[in-house]
Amino acid sequence: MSLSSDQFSTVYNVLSLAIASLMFTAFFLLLAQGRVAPRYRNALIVSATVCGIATYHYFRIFDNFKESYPPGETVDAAHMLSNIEFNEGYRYVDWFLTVPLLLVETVAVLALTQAASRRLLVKLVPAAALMIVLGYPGEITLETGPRVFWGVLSTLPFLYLLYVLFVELTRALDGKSAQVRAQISNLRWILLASWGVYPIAYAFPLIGGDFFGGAGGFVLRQTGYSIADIVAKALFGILIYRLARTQSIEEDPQTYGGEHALRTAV
Ligand code: RET
Repeated sequence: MSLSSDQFSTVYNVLSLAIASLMFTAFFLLLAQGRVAPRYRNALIVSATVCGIATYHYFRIFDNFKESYPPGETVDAAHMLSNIEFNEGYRYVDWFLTVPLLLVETVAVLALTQAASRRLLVKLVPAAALMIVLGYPGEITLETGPRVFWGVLSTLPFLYLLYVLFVELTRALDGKSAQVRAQISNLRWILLASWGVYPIAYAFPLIGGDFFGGAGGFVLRQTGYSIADIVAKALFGILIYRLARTQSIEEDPQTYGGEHALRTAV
């Protein structure tokens, strides 16, 4: 397979954007610790860890991409696949670590009782890990049969996760204010919208054709995964921060802000 210079630049730029957003969101979340009450700080630390782990993997993906598709002899020449394969393993190792942690940070920012948090996490964390492990064998093959087979298996824990997040978690929210509930609702929709991109991008090679298959499909899939990662980790981290901040102000306006801060909550 070869990439045109435009296709190469698209992937190059989107990987670069992912590094910048993830790295600086991690710094921001660590620097913003003092703006939220102690009980919410763990959520920010976990979110910063997620963005940090992803930054590391994007550096690896970036290097790997440049080596796999070295420039041709002339400026407009195609970037041919070299003898160094493009390794999707980095993404899957990244997700294997970060997807369970994203669920940990989501539960952490709700500051539920220890028992209620545990009840959710014992379901969410193994389901997340299973979803990623089952998806990997399907990702690295281009054959339709195994790609569909592993994709379907991986979708089962995915649906279970969504059920726990949208049904069981809702029951644990009694006693939260209307503003906090609204923000939690946003958080879950952003999660659904970004997580939904992954199985769709995974399915591109199955659709095939010029647009979804071959080099075009590769570019589209890398772009889809990278933008979804930015939303699911960096934007999501900022929303976690905002939720933590709103709750801190509600609970202790003296320390974390007055009437004005409560209205803006940033
Ligand atoms: C796979 C395989 C095909 C079926 C499904 C998948 C789901 C992947 C998801 C990944 C989420 C990743 C995140 C990364 C970090 O930010 C594995 C593509 C359902 C939901 C949130």
